Amino acid sequence: MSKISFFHQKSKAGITQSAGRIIAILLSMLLLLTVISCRRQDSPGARSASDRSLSILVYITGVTAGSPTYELMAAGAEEFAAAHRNVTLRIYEAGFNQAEWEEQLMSLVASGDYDVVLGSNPSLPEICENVGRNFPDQKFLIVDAFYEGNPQISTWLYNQYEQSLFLGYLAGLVTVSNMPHANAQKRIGFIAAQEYPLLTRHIVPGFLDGARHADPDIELDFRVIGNWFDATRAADLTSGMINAGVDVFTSIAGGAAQGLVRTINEHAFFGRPSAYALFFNSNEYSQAPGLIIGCGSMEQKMLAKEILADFIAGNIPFGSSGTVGVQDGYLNFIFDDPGFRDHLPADIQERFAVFMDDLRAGRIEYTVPPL
Ligand code: RBF
Repeated sequence: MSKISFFHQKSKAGITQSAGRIIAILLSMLLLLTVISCRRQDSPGARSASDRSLSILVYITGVTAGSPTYELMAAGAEEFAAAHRNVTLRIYEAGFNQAEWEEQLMSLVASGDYDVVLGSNPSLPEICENVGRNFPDQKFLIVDAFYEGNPQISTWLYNQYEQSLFLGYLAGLVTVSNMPHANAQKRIGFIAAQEYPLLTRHIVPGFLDGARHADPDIELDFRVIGNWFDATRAADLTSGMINAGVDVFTSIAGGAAQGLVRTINEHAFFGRPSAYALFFNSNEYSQAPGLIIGCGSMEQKMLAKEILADFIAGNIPFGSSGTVGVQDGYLNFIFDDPGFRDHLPADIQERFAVFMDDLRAGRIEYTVPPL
């Protein structure tokens, strides 16, 4: 017997009853579908990463070229956008006039074009808080910063005390060594573009603390350029500091650090007393082979991609701040480079490797000051 004839045999009342039941089932299915689709629009995490559209503004507080933190963040965002359909990206350089950063961000956010703003700078959260007050739906993801309590802002801080500590330790080993450009003075140098809390409370004290793990009598010569682009001023400071007995430098100076590199290269080339240099955050060995003898690294590109993936999945803990550092692999030292391997005496390489192992294993004692 066919199904059709089976229905034909049913009583009129039976047909009405089952039709009613079918309609009820269909209606409740429709209701369920409506609820599910509404839910999906509410939560970005409910859609798969590939079908959700996302518009990202990468806000560069300065100029990208020459600043590793910005270059790596922009590269991470670009890779993320390339790997996801429906993700659009704008990279905006706000330039060096810090007085204009808030106004520029305000007009970009006012366009309503961006689901999220990604930036990397310790001074950005306050600017975002001011901008966000006018645009309560705007979300901000800021790395290289610490800020809590604002539901529109999430931040990730690098524990730069740690990178300063290990670079400082290496500087200490070099200044007390017999290396060709090392002199008798126990004097190391730090050239900064400008002073800000993360620098004066974590980076500079960490560098000196690290050096004094090598020799407690080491002194620090600290000087400030006044901006992030004046390589000529950085070059002048470098010459003056070499004359004052500095034989190992580090710097936090963005593009202006080119002046330091140029000066140590020139001094060595013309047979004058020169100095060694250590770099934060990126591989700069090839800029001055034999003189740049240590470089740290930061997983800023990876962090940027992870944060964007978390945002698209709805997993960002807004209002809070995370910290990353040596132990979780976000800060590291670049051992595997001829600039390190071929130019530092074996005993220094060994002592430094032991220090890094100890730091990773939590065997080095240090206190990170409050920001
Ligand atoms: N770092 C750079 O490499 N380039 C810059 O142009 C730059 N500008 C900054 C501006 C301000 C107001 C502040 C507070 C920091 C800036 N930094 C810059 C420092 C950067 O955020 C980071 O702290 C250091 O690079 C150390 O990782």
